[in-house]
Amino acid sequence: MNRITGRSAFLALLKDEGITHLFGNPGTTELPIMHALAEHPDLSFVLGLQESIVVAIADGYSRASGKLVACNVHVAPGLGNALGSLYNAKFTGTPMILTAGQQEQGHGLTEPLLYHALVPMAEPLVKWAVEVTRLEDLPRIVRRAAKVATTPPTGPVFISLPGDILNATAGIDLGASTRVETRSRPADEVLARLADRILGAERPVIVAGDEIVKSDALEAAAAFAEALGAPTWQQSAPYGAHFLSERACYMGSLSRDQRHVREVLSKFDLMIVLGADPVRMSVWSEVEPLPDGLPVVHIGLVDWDMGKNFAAEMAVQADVRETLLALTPLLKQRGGERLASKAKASLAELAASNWSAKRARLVARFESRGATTPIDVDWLTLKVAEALPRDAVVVNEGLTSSRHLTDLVPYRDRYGYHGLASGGIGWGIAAATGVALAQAPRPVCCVSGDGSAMYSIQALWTAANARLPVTYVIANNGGYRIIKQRLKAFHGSDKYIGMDFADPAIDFTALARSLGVPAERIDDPAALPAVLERAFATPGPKLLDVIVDATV
Ligand SMILES: Cc1ncc(C[n+]2csc(CCOP(=O)(O)OP(=O)(O)O)c2C)c(N)n1
Ligand SMILES: [Mg+2]
Repeated sequence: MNRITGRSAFLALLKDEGITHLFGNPGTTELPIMHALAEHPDLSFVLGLQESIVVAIADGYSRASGKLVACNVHVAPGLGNALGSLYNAKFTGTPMILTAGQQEQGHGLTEPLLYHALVPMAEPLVKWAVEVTRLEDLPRIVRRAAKVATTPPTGPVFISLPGDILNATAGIDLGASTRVETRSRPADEVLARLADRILGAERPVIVAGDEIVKSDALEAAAAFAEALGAPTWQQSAPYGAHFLSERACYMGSLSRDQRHVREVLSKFDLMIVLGADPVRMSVWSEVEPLPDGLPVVHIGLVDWDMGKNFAAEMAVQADVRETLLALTPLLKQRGGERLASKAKASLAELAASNWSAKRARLVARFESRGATTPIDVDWLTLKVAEALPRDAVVVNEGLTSSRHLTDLVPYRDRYGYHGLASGGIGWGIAAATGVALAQAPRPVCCVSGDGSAMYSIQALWTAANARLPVTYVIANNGGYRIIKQRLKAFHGSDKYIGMDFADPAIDFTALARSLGVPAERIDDPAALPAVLERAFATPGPKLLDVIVDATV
């Protein structure tokens, strides 16, 4: 058997698991890996200038490709920096192998600089966390990690790599990869019961979520909804392209206002959940988002979400796309002419209130706001929507400035839209880099709040280094507007202490240029449309610092 170092075996294993990019930030404990990279020129190392950025870039790459990703961070402090982004990746079920170099076994016991046990740090946020203690175990561990991360419910895993393991040499068998095939459909009897239950409802509503993207079910979900004539809402955490916006059934995303969601859903007698945590909320309310007694049918692979907060009358653990491909013909067959004419009438009725109708009304409303200074945020969103090339991918962490972005820009393909998911900000600027790498050569537009941008601004350097076609639109209102709005709404106070960063004002154009990204400041609305057109048509990254209305 060929003798191999642990460090080279690790990279060979990653490559054999389909990894093409290693996102990382190195320190001394990662030097073995950095050393071995020279032996693996077909693995691209992507440098992120802080560990939270490394993990967010990797997360963006996976969300925009559906692929397993690998990222490597620096021992205990670096893993600590990464945890906010790891939380985001857990939330979205991103298949990710996160690794960190660790002090040599035994040396760690003496408590040298940088040492802390890593597994307990990562453990709460990953599906599996382990430290390698024998080189011979490395293949088994990496193979298992890749399998665990990619098996639905997918998610991040963590491996701690002590220096003595990486630097040891042994004759080891690298083994082979395992992928668990989960494109399963329910048993015939279950499909028949599903069809009967759904046909038994007078007014079904569909809530579509993340598994639509993961199982590639956009077309299948639209066909299913149309066969029923059922209005379809996106899950209340609308972080991906979870339904084809321009299809007649699409109504937009549910809000995270419990009272409003309850009102929307109260018109229906069955909620059909397609691969979603349908009504995940944000701030507390005494009102439950689900109307009392609304029956639920839930289809998907993420069984954790089934009956999690509200009982599901039928919970079917199966692939969304495969299930719908079998279920829709069955519904049509069993529903016959009655279903077909009911669906047709319902679709015609939805035309007045669906996403497209709402979009037309919003366009008419926002169009007139082009003369205000500072720039109106909804008008900015409209101009971005109008200037976007058709194949552009959108990354959204614009908070109050981009509240209407997904009302104006349609979801057309499963990797075309990526939004803030967990609420942990600082993801967008970095994730856009990974998204652009995954979707090259598609242009990427990242809309970010100024506050959010400052958590990961140095990710611009990675975009410049890789010459990625990302246009960063910074909605600059000089503060944390959403926090101010909430202080006012929830506490009745307008004393916004610690929510402004206008003194001194942050010069985003200077920041961007210092990181190798050309930039422009726009405060005149008249200049905006041409600047956007030009930015989207120019290769490489660029940043537009747009001064927007800060009214709370
Ligand atoms: C990691 C993290 N830190 C802090 C917060 C709290 N927080 C939520 S929104 C926000 C302000 C966002 O400001 P900005 O991006 O400028 O958007 P704006 O509200 O001005 O539209 C803050 C600080 C958070 N959600 N996540
Ligand atoms: Mg702001």
